[in-house]
Amino acid sequence: MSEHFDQLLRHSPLGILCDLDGTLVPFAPTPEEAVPDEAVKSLVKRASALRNVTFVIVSGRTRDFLEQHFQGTYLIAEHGAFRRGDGAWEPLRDEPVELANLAVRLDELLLRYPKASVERKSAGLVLHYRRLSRGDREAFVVEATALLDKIPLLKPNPSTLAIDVRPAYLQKSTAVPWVREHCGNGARLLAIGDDLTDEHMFGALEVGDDAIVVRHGETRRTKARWEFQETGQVMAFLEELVALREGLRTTVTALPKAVELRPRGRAAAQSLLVVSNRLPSMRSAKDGRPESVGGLVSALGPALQKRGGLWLGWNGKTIDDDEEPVPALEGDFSPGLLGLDLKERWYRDYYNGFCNKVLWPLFHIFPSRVRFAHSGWLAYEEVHRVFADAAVNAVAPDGTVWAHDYHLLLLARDLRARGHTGPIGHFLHIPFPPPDLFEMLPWHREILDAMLSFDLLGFHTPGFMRNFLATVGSLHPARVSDEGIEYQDRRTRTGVFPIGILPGDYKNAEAPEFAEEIEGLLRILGPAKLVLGVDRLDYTKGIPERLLAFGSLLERYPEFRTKVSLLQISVPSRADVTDYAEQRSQVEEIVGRINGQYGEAHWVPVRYFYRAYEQAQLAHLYRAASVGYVTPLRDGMNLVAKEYVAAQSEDDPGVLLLSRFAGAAVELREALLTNPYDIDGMADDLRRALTMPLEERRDRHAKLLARVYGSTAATWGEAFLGALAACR
Ligand code: ADQ
Repeated sequence: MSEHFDQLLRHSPLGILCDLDGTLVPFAPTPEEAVPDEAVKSLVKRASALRNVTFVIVSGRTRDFLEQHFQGTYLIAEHGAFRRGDGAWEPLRDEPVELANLAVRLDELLLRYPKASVERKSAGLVLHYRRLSRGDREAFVVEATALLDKIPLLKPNPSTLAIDVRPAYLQKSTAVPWVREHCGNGARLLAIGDDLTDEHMFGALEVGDDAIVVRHGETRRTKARWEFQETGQVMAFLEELVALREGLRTTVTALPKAVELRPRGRAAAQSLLVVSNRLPSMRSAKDGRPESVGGLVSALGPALQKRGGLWLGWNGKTIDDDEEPVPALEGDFSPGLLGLDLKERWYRDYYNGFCNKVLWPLFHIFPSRVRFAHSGWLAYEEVHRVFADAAVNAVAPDGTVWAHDYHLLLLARDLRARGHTGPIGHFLHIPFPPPDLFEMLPWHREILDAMLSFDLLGFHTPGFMRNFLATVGSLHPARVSDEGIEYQDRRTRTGVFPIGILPGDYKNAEAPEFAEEIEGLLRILGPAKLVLGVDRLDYTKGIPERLLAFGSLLERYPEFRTKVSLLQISVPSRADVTDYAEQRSQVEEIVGRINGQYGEAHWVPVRYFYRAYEQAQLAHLYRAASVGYVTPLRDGMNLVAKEYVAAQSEDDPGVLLLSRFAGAAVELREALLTNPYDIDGMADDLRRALTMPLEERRDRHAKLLARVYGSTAATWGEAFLGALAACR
């Protein structure tokens, strides 16, 4: 046995704080199925009887559950809300936690996600979503978090496929001083646990104490110094420990391994680093293909895969404001993903604040939706410094860095300040606004200065690039010429790189496991022609206008009633920003109005789904739709337009009805272009699409398909990286 553990395990008094689920008891699909077996119970009983050892189960479970399985053991229930030593249960605080006003809204949520379940406790609740399909999980978390955030007393924490909801003060860290007090003077503590709630317990330990994390294959950052992979190893270790203290053995061999520090060496060797606000969620390393909702992922995957680069971004988790984020490799993916936590303050002020309430609406020309806050700008700068620190540690000093989107406009400035000498490029996935709008930004000069630290700035369309050059020309002293933009001793080039898709994924998408649901949906829709809208639920996508135009079609051209149905699929997005929540209610209200006004016993004019679908399911729907109804008020590119084209049958293709304000309209000139601000005009265009003769449809589609194949996600990545290399 290592000297370290020899001393710790023989120490008296010794306190052992042990989590239950995922630590002693393996995970099961539902909490009811995860119960301690006889082996666990008997081990806990023996551990509780040891002299000079205080063995405590520290769990999120209820008092009743723990009591039912463990008698004569010290117990901590509901993450510290109740504790029981030798006497009766004591509450941590006397005040009750008010959950009543949540119940109805939770019931509504569970009706829509019947495979999710809620576990109610006296001091909070747990939403379990392990049994949802992968496609539904993200949407569920977005919706549930939005719902729970409205109750300031409660704090949701999406941990291992369950969302723990409880008052912010209820953390397992409260167990640590209680156990230390029970142990008496000179105690050393050993804490064992597997999830983020246990990290609070680890964080409250003192010098001389120790912690073991149970990984379950994950590689997230931990405060523990030691690790096991699974519950069986914890059991073996505790069995030996108990036998050692009982005098039945002289050594413990089933010891944990030391947690490896962040593999800096591997990251530092990278010659290409992609940086985006959000890391993608990925499938297993075996097929290595990205799986996520959002255009960026499908576009970047191929370029990175080819070069074996690393991708740095937010891992989707938040930490308390007093904690510091430490970059850590996420999972075992190719390309490697280097994840960063965001402090809650950054999530609020940087992500939802400056990014989503300032840059997003301003760049999409919705100035009335912009909400300036100076705290947002400060957070924007601060997060850039954090990303820059992580980036310089992850890439060779002369390596290539490719930053993405409006979340990272300052990155090159901060990388240069840290001595990075390699090429740094930026691609903007959304429009760039005209100068008079950009000037509304109180920090326009700082942002332009910082953008001119990039070697290459890429845009989707010539129009966005012209807006940028005009903005520099009117608001900045830099010199704009054919050679690029010169400022101080630097030159920045600009270029147009229209992003594409991987068309083969939509052409031949076959996934029998998902087909049944879509076929069922199409059966319900019946023989009516299908008009299809697919978007993130975002006010830039023009969903209310699209619905109103459909209503106008039914009103002014009654011959279409019962002959055509609109299916609108919206994936939940930024649901915790007010404008997005309002957009959702507005869309639901218009759908209800149209259906109430025109619906008949056997025909529902509009079907609306607020959820994500698998890519293969979308391809199936695209193919079934007579019209791809893609009508954003403004959009950087819009990949749905290209996906719709790729999925059509060449013999009998549908018609792409496309907003002239989508970046895609520049390339996809043979689509039927429409103006989404003109509702009746759009209804007329929809009518034209629905009645277009087969020959014209084929002719337009063939040309569109050639364009979609001519400029794909892969050629886009290569073109940008090639141009970036050529800058030097
Ligand atoms: P987005 O605004 O996210 O991207 P878009 O280009 O249309 O918009 O990409 C959306 C992606 O999400 C598509 O691949 C689509 O299939 C998928 N999706 C949408 N709804 C879905 C649903 N219900 N279920 C599953 N998948 C769904 C930003 C810019 C765009 C730009 C891209 C890429 O706003 O203008 O085209 O980046 O640069």
